Amino acid sequence: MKFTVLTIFPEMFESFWAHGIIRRALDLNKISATAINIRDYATDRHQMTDDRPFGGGNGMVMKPEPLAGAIRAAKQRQGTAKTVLLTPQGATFDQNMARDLASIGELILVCGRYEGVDERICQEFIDYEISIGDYVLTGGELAAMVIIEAITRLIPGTLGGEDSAEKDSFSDGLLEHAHYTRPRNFEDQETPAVLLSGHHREIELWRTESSVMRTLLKRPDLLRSKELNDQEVEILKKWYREIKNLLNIEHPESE
Ligand code: 4GX
Repeated sequence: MKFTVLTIFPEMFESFWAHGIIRRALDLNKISATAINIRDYATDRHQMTDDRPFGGGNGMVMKPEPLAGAIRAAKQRQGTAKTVLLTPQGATFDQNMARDLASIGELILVCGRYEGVDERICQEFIDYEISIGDYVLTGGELAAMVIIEAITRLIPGTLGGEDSAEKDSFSDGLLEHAHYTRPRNFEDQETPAVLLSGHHREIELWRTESSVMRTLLKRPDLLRSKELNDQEVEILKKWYREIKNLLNIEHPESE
């Protein structure tokens, strides 16, 4: 996977490249990553990357020439790459999009600042517009990092723990099960006994049940849009029966 980031703040990426999973993926040659300074492609003698909007109004707009120059330079380095603009107007990024982008192989991520970029850049140079969520950032840099990290951890061999990415939240449309580590009893809160039992089959069952019920309680929207398998349906029915019994015993009038 190849990432080229276009930004007026390339230094923001130095510590990002140097730590954790990104560092590991770079060391293992699973990814290549470069931040190009858009300002290096400025065409005026003051190296300006922004200018006042035609039609007036507050704020500044990213000038088209430096962006066009930087994108052309990036495309020259990687001919088949797709170009992504990070913008609140884009399609919302999620785990499925991370998988799709991972399969593209080469991405040029364009980080806008100010009020946005000149519309003619969006029209002529951008393949996809992506938002990481409905909130306002001051630049696309953090959004680009989010996307790079989500894609990189999908590449086999980057996580360390063999197939962990596939077991993670969202990979099967459910949230992760609850986790416990030492000490067994923490401030009077016990670890569920089954996890200490050594019965792998029962532990797997407990984890599936934990995933299903946490998803129901915390993110019912995920459950609604998921195709449930037989085991998941059985878990929900079991809890449904259990809650129904509770209500019948303690509040018979609720029938
Ligand atoms: N998910 N921002 C980009 C400037 C801008 C505006 C329009 C291009 C077009 C954001 C987000 C985000 C703020 C980054 C505005 N650039 N990016 N910036 N949410 O809020 O991705």
